Amino acid sequence: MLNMNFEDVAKAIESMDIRGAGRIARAGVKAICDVASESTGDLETLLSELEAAKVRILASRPTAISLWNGVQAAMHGIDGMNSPEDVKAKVMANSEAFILRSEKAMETIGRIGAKRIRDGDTVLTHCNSHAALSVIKEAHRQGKKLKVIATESRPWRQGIITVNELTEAGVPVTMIVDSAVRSVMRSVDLVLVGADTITSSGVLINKIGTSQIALIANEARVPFLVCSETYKFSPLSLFGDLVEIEERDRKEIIGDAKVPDSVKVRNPVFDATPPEYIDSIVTDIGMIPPFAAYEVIVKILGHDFIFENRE
Ligand code: RI2
Repeated sequence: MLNMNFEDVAKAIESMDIRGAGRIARAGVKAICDVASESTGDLETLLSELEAAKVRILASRPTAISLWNGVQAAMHGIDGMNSPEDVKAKVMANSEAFILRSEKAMETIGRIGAKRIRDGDTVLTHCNSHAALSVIKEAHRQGKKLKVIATESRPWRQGIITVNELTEAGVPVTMIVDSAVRSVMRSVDLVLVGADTITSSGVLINKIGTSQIALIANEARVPFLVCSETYKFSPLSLFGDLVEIEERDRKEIIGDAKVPDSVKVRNPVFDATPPEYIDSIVTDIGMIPPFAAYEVIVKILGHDFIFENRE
Protein backbone atom coordinates (compact mmCIF):
# COMPACT_ATOMS: atom_id res chain seq x y z
CA MET A 1 0.00 0.00 0.00
CA LEU A 2 3.05 2.22 -0.20
CA ASN A 3 2.10 5.72 -1.43
CA MET A 4 -1.50 4.74 -2.13
CA ASN A 5 -3.95 7.54 -1.37
CA PHE A 6 -7.49 6.71 -0.19
CA GLU A 7 -8.85 6.74 -3.75
CA ASP A 8 -6.21 4.20 -4.83
CA VAL A 9 -7.03 2.03 -1.80
CA ALA A 10 -10.76 2.21 -2.50
CA LYS A 11 -10.15 1.21 -6.13
CA ALA A 12 -7.88 -1.67 -5.05
CA ILE A 13 -10.59 -2.96 -2.69
CA GLU A 14 -13.26 -2.60 -5.43
CA SER A 15 -11.12 -4.55 -7.92
CA MET A 16 -10.29 -7.12 -5.20
CA ASP A 17 -6.57 -6.46 -5.57
CA ILE A 18 -6.96 -5.99 -1.82
CA ARG A 19 -9.47 -8.60 -0.56
CA GLY A 20 -10.44 -10.61 2.50
CA ALA A 21 -12.59 -8.99 5.19
CA GLY A 22 -9.67 -8.53 7.60
CA ARG A 23 -7.27 -7.24 4.97
CA ILE A 24 -9.73 -4.70 3.52
CA ALA A 25 -10.44 -3.41 7.02
CA ARG A 26 -6.73 -2.87 7.74
CA ALA A 27 -6.24 -1.23 4.32
CA GLY A 28 -9.22 1.11 4.89
CA VAL A 29 -7.98 2.06 8.36
CA LYS A 30 -4.44 2.70 7.08
CA ALA A 31 -5.86 4.95 4.34
CA ILE A 32 -7.79 7.03 6.91
CA CYS A 33 -4.65 7.24 9.06
CA ASP A 34 -2.63 8.51 6.09
CA VAL A 35 -5.23 11.21 5.35
CA ALA A 36 -4.88 12.43 8.94
CA SER A 37 -1.10 12.29 9.04
CA GLU A 38 -0.65 14.00 5.65
CA SER A 39 -3.23 16.78 6.10
CA THR A 40 -1.84 20.30 6.21
CA GLY A 41 -5.16 22.13 6.57
CA ASP A 42 -6.97 23.70 9.49
CA LEU A 43 -9.45 21.71 11.63
CA GLU A 44 -12.37 22.20 9.26
CA THR A 45 -10.30 21.11 6.26
CA LEU A 46 -8.96 18.07 8.08
CA LEU A 47 -12.43 16.92 9.17
CA SER A 48 -13.83 17.30 5.65
CA GLU A 49 -10.85 15.40 4.20
CA LEU A 50 -11.45 12.57 6.70
CA GLU A 51 -15.19 12.49 5.94
CA ALA A 52 -14.56 12.34 2.18
CA ALA A 53 -12.10 9.48 2.63
CA LYS A 54 -14.52 7.62 4.94
CA VAL A 55 -17.41 7.87 2.46
CA ARG A 56 -15.24 6.72 -0.47
CA ILE A 57 -13.67 3.81 1.36
CA LEU A 58 -16.96 2.54 2.82
CA ALA A 59 -18.47 2.57 -0.70
CA SER A 60 -15.74 0.27 -2.04
CA ARG A 61 -17.28 -3.01 -0.83
CA PRO A 62 -20.65 -2.96 0.96
CA THR A 63 -20.88 -6.42 2.57
CA ALA A 64 -17.95 -6.82 4.97
CA ILE A 65 -18.80 -4.90 8.17
CA SER A 66 -15.11 -5.14 9.07
CA LEU A 67 -14.51 -2.12 6.81
CA TRP A 68 -17.22 -0.08 8.54
CA ASN A 69 -16.12 -1.12 12.04
CA GLY A 70 -12.49 -0.38 11.20
CA VAL A 71 -13.13 3.10 9.77
CA GLN A 72 -15.45 3.99 12.67
CA ALA A 73 -12.81 2.80 15.15
CA ALA A 74 -10.15 4.91 13.41
CA MET A 75 -12.31 8.04 13.74
CA HIS A 76 -13.78 7.27 17.18
CA GLY A 77 -13.60 10.09 19.72
CA ILE A 78 -12.66 13.00 17.43
CA ASP A 79 -16.03 14.76 17.70
CA GLY A 80 -15.72 17.94 19.73
CA MET A 81 -11.93 18.12 19.42
CA ASN A 82 -10.84 21.68 18.63
CA SER A 83 -7.35 21.35 17.22
CA PRO A 84 -6.14 19.57 14.06
CA GLU A 85 -3.15 18.27 16.03
CA ASP A 86 -5.43 16.53 18.53
CA VAL A 87 -7.57 15.03 15.75
CA LYS A 88 -4.49 13.80 13.87
CA ALA A 89 -3.00 12.23 17.00
CA LYS A 90 -6.30 10.55 17.90
CA VAL A 91 -6.90 9.10 14.43
CA MET A 92 -3.33 7.83 14.12
CA ALA A 93 -3.42 6.24 17.58
CA ASN A 94 -6.84 4.65 16.90
CA SER A 95 -5.66 3.31 13.54
CA GLU A 96 -2.47 1.78 14.90
CA ALA A 97 -4.41 0.16 17.76
CA PHE A 98 -7.00 -1.30 15.36
CA ILE A 99 -4.39 -2.76 13.01
CA LEU A 100 -2.34 -4.26 15.85
CA ARG A 101 -5.47 -5.68 17.53
CA SER A 102 -6.72 -7.20 14.27
CA GLU A 103 -3.37 -8.92 13.60
CA LYS A 104 -3.21 -10.20 17.20
CA ALA A 105 -6.80 -11.42 16.85
CA MET A 106 -5.78 -13.68 13.99
CA GLU A 107 -3.08 -15.32 16.17
CA THR A 108 -5.53 -15.81 19.06
CA ILE A 109 -8.12 -17.36 16.74
CA GLY A 110 -5.41 -19.68 15.39
CA ARG A 111 -4.46 -20.86 18.88
CA ILE A 112 -8.04 -21.38 20.09
CA GLY A 113 -9.32 -22.98 16.88
CA ALA A 114 -6.34 -25.34 16.53
CA LYS A 115 -7.57 -27.19 19.66
CA ARG A 116 -10.55 -28.40 17.61
CA ILE A 117 -8.30 -30.06 15.01
CA ARG A 118 -7.22 -33.59 15.97
CA ASP A 119 -4.18 -35.43 14.64
CA GLY A 120 -5.17 -37.04 11.32
CA ASP A 121 -8.21 -34.82 10.68
CA THR A 122 -9.39 -33.78 7.22
CA VAL A 123 -10.55 -30.14 7.25
CA LEU A 124 -12.66 -28.56 4.50
CA THR A 125 -12.40 -24.82 3.93
CA HIS A 126 -14.03 -22.41 1.48
CA CYS A 127 -12.66 -19.34 -0.30
CA ASN A 128 -9.52 -17.74 1.19
CA SER A 129 -9.95 -16.74 4.81
CA HIS A 130 -6.85 -15.72 6.74
CA ALA A 131 -8.71 -16.36 10.00
CA ALA A 132 -9.59 -19.93 8.95
CA LEU A 133 -6.08 -20.52 7.57
CA SER A 134 -4.54 -19.27 10.82
CA VAL A 135 -6.30 -22.15 12.61
CA ILE A 136 -5.11 -24.69 10.04
CA LYS A 137 -1.53 -23.39 10.00
CA GLU A 138 -1.36 -23.32 13.84
CA ALA A 139 -2.52 -26.96 14.06
CA HIS A 140 0.12 -27.86 11.48
CA ARG A 141 2.76 -25.89 13.39
CA GLN A 142 1.87 -27.90 16.52
CA GLY A 143 2.79 -31.05 14.56
CA LYS A 144 -0.77 -32.32 13.98
CA LYS A 145 -1.02 -34.41 10.81
CA LEU A 146 -3.96 -32.87 8.99
CA LYS A 147 -5.17 -32.75 5.40
CA VAL A 148 -7.18 -29.93 3.86
CA ILE A 149 -9.81 -29.94 1.14
CA ALA A 150 -10.19 -26.46 -0.37
CA THR A 151 -13.02 -25.46 -2.70
CA GLU A 152 -12.18 -23.58 -5.88
CA SER A 153 -14.65 -20.86 -4.76
CA ARG A 154 -16.07 -19.71 -8.07
CA PRO A 155 -16.27 -17.28 -9.73
CA TRP A 156 -13.20 -15.45 -8.38
CA ARG A 157 -11.47 -18.77 -7.55
CA GLN A 158 -9.95 -17.64 -4.21
CA GLY A 159 -9.39 -21.35 -3.53
CA ILE A 160 -6.32 -21.15 -5.73
CA ILE A 161 -4.81 -18.60 -3.33
CA THR A 162 -5.65 -20.96 -0.45
CA VAL A 163 -4.02 -24.05 -1.99
CA ASN A 164 -0.88 -22.04 -2.76
CA GLU A 165 -0.73 -20.60 0.77
CA LEU A 166 -1.23 -24.03 2.39
CA THR A 167 1.29 -25.73 0.09
CA GLU A 168 3.83 -23.05 0.99
CA ALA A 169 3.11 -23.74 4.69
CA GLY A 170 3.64 -27.49 4.08
CA VAL A 171 0.00 -28.47 4.61
CA PRO A 172 -1.25 -31.25 2.27
CA VAL A 173 -4.24 -29.86 0.35
CA THR A 174 -6.68 -31.06 -2.30
CA MET A 175 -8.72 -28.63 -4.40
CA ILE A 176 -12.27 -29.48 -5.52
CA VAL A 177 -14.93 -27.70 -7.50
CA ASP A 178 -17.59 -26.11 -5.31
CA SER A 179 -20.28 -28.57 -6.44
CA ALA A 180 -18.20 -31.54 -5.21
CA VAL A 181 -18.59 -30.63 -1.52
CA ARG A 182 -21.42 -33.12 -0.85
CA SER A 183 -19.47 -35.90 -2.60
CA VAL A 184 -16.45 -35.47 -0.31
CA MET A 185 -18.22 -34.56 2.95
CA ARG A 186 -18.15 -38.15 4.26
CA SER A 187 -14.32 -37.89 4.39
CA VAL A 188 -14.38 -34.53 6.21
CA ASP A 189 -13.93 -34.26 10.00
CA LEU A 190 -14.37 -30.49 10.37
CA VAL A 191 -15.40 -27.50 8.25
CA LEU A 192 -13.65 -24.16 8.88
CA VAL A 193 -14.76 -20.97 7.12
CA GLY A 194 -14.16 -17.25 7.59
CA ALA A 195 -16.66 -14.41 7.92
CA ASP A 196 -17.36 -11.11 6.27
CA THR A 197 -20.15 -10.12 8.63
CA ILE A 198 -21.94 -11.74 11.57
CA THR A 199 -25.28 -10.19 12.48
CA SER A 200 -26.72 -9.65 15.98
CA SER A 201 -28.92 -12.75 15.49
CA GLY A 202 -25.89 -14.91 14.64
CA VAL A 203 -26.37 -15.08 10.87
CA LEU A 204 -23.07 -15.56 8.98
CA ILE A 205 -22.50 -13.56 5.80
CA ASN A 206 -19.61 -15.14 3.92
CA LYS A 207 -18.44 -16.12 0.45
CA ILE A 208 -21.20 -17.45 -1.84
CA GLY A 209 -21.59 -21.18 -1.38
CA THR A 210 -20.92 -21.10 2.38
CA SER A 211 -24.59 -21.70 3.25
CA GLN A 212 -24.70 -24.82 1.03
CA ILE A 213 -21.57 -26.17 2.70
CA ALA A 214 -23.17 -25.55 6.11
CA LEU A 215 -26.31 -27.44 5.02
CA ILE A 216 -24.24 -30.37 3.73
CA ALA A 217 -22.09 -30.45 6.89
CA ASN A 218 -25.22 -30.42 9.02
CA GLU A 219 -26.70 -33.31 7.02
CA ALA A 220 -23.47 -35.30 7.52
CA ARG A 221 -23.15 -34.27 11.20
CA VAL A 222 -19.76 -32.67 10.49
CA PRO A 223 -18.92 -29.75 12.83
CA PHE A 224 -19.14 -26.38 11.02
CA LEU A 225 -16.95 -23.71 12.65
CA VAL A 226 -16.70 -20.04 11.71
CA CYS A 227 -13.41 -18.21 12.34
CA SER A 228 -14.06 -14.52 12.89
CA GLU A 229 -12.51 -11.56 14.62
CA THR A 230 -14.95 -9.59 16.79
CA TYR A 231 -14.74 -6.58 14.45
CA LYS A 232 -16.70 -8.62 11.89
CA PHE A 233 -19.81 -8.51 14.10
CA SER A 234 -22.30 -5.94 12.83
CA PRO A 235 -23.57 -3.18 15.15
CA LEU A 236 -25.83 -1.94 12.35
CA SER A 237 -27.74 -5.23 12.37
CA LEU A 238 -28.87 -4.35 15.91
CA PHE A 239 -30.95 -1.60 14.30
CA GLY A 240 -32.54 -3.93 11.78
CA ASP A 241 -30.21 -3.01 8.92
CA LEU A 242 -30.01 -5.84 6.38
CA VAL A 243 -26.50 -6.71 5.15
CA GLU A 244 -26.11 -5.72 1.49
CA ILE A 245 -25.05 -8.77 -0.56
CA GLU A 246 -22.59 -7.49 -3.15
CA GLU A 247 -23.37 -8.46 -6.75
CA ARG A 248 -20.36 -8.22 -9.04
CA ASP A 249 -19.92 -7.96 -12.80
CA ARG A 250 -21.27 -10.78 -15.03
CA LYS A 251 -17.84 -10.97 -16.69
CA GLU A 252 -16.45 -12.64 -13.54
CA ILE A 253 -18.69 -15.63 -14.31
CA ILE A 254 -18.72 -15.62 -18.10
CA GLY A 255 -14.99 -14.98 -18.62
CA ASP A 256 -14.26 -15.27 -22.34
CA ALA A 257 -17.15 -17.65 -23.08
CA LYS A 258 -19.57 -16.59 -25.81
CA VAL A 259 -22.85 -15.75 -24.03
CA PRO A 260 -25.53 -13.59 -25.71
CA ASP A 261 -26.16 -10.29 -23.96
CA SER A 262 -29.80 -11.30 -23.73
CA VAL A 263 -28.80 -13.95 -21.18
CA LYS A 264 -29.25 -12.59 -17.66
CA VAL A 265 -26.33 -13.42 -15.32
CA ARG A 266 -26.47 -12.91 -11.56
CA ASN A 267 -23.23 -12.84 -9.57
CA PRO A 268 -23.98 -12.48 -5.85
CA VAL A 269 -20.62 -13.05 -4.10
CA PHE A 270 -21.86 -13.62 -0.53
CA ASP A 271 -24.67 -15.59 1.08
CA ALA A 272 -26.32 -15.94 4.50
CA THR A 273 -25.96 -18.99 6.76
CA PRO A 274 -28.51 -19.19 9.60
CA PRO A 275 -27.14 -19.69 13.15
CA GLU A 276 -28.73 -23.14 13.50
CA TYR A 277 -26.17 -24.49 10.98
CA ILE A 278 -23.19 -23.03 12.86
CA ASP A 279 -21.68 -25.15 15.65
CA SER A 280 -19.42 -22.42 17.04
CA ILE A 281 -17.70 -19.17 16.17
CA VAL A 282 -13.98 -19.05 17.00
CA THR A 283 -13.29 -15.44 17.94
CA ASP A 284 -10.42 -13.52 19.54
CA ILE A 285 -12.41 -13.54 22.79
CA GLY A 286 -13.02 -17.31 22.71
CA MET A 287 -15.38 -19.84 21.14
CA ILE A 288 -18.92 -18.55 21.22
CA PRO A 289 -22.32 -19.90 20.08
CA PRO A 290 -23.76 -17.89 17.17
CA PHE A 291 -26.65 -16.80 19.42
CA ALA A 292 -24.15 -14.90 21.60
CA ALA A 293 -23.44 -12.49 18.73
CA TYR A 294 -25.51 -9.75 20.41
CA GLU A 295 -23.32 -9.96 23.54
CA VAL A 296 -20.18 -9.60 21.44
CA ILE A 297 -21.51 -6.55 19.64
CA VAL A 298 -22.58 -4.75 22.80
CA LYS A 299 -19.64 -5.84 24.99
CA ILE A 300 -16.83 -5.40 22.49
CA LEU A 301 -17.99 -2.42 20.50
CA GLY A 302 -19.90 -0.86 23.39
CA HIS A 303 -23.23 0.91 23.55
CA ASP A 304 -21.68 4.38 23.09
CA PHE A 305 -19.71 3.25 20.01
CA ILE A 306 -22.89 1.77 18.59
CA PHE A 307 -25.23 4.67 19.32
CA GLU A 308 -22.55 7.27 18.48
CA ASN A 309 -22.05 5.71 15.06
CA ARG A 310 -25.68 5.03 14.25
CA GLU A 311 -26.25 7.02 11.06
P1 RI2 B 1 -10.52 -13.17 6.22
C1 RI2 B 1 -13.53 -13.13 1.88
O1 RI2 B 1 -14.27 -12.38 0.95
C2 RI2 B 1 -14.18 -14.50 2.06
O2 RI2 B 1 -15.60 -14.42 2.10
C3 RI2 B 1 -13.60 -14.86 3.42
O3 RI2 B 1 -14.28 -15.93 4.05
C4 RI2 B 1 -13.81 -13.53 4.16
O4 RI2 B 1 -13.50 -12.53 3.19
C5 RI2 B 1 -12.98 -13.38 5.41
O5 RI2 B 1 -11.62 -13.41 5.04
P2 RI2 B 1 -13.56 -11.79 -0.43
O6 RI2 B 1 -12.80 -10.57 0.01
O7 RI2 B 1 -10.79 -11.82 6.84
O8 RI2 B 1 -12.67 -12.89 -0.99
O9 RI2 B 1 -10.69 -14.30 7.23
O10 RI2 B 1 -14.72 -11.48 -1.32
O11 RI2 B 1 -9.20 -13.22 5.46
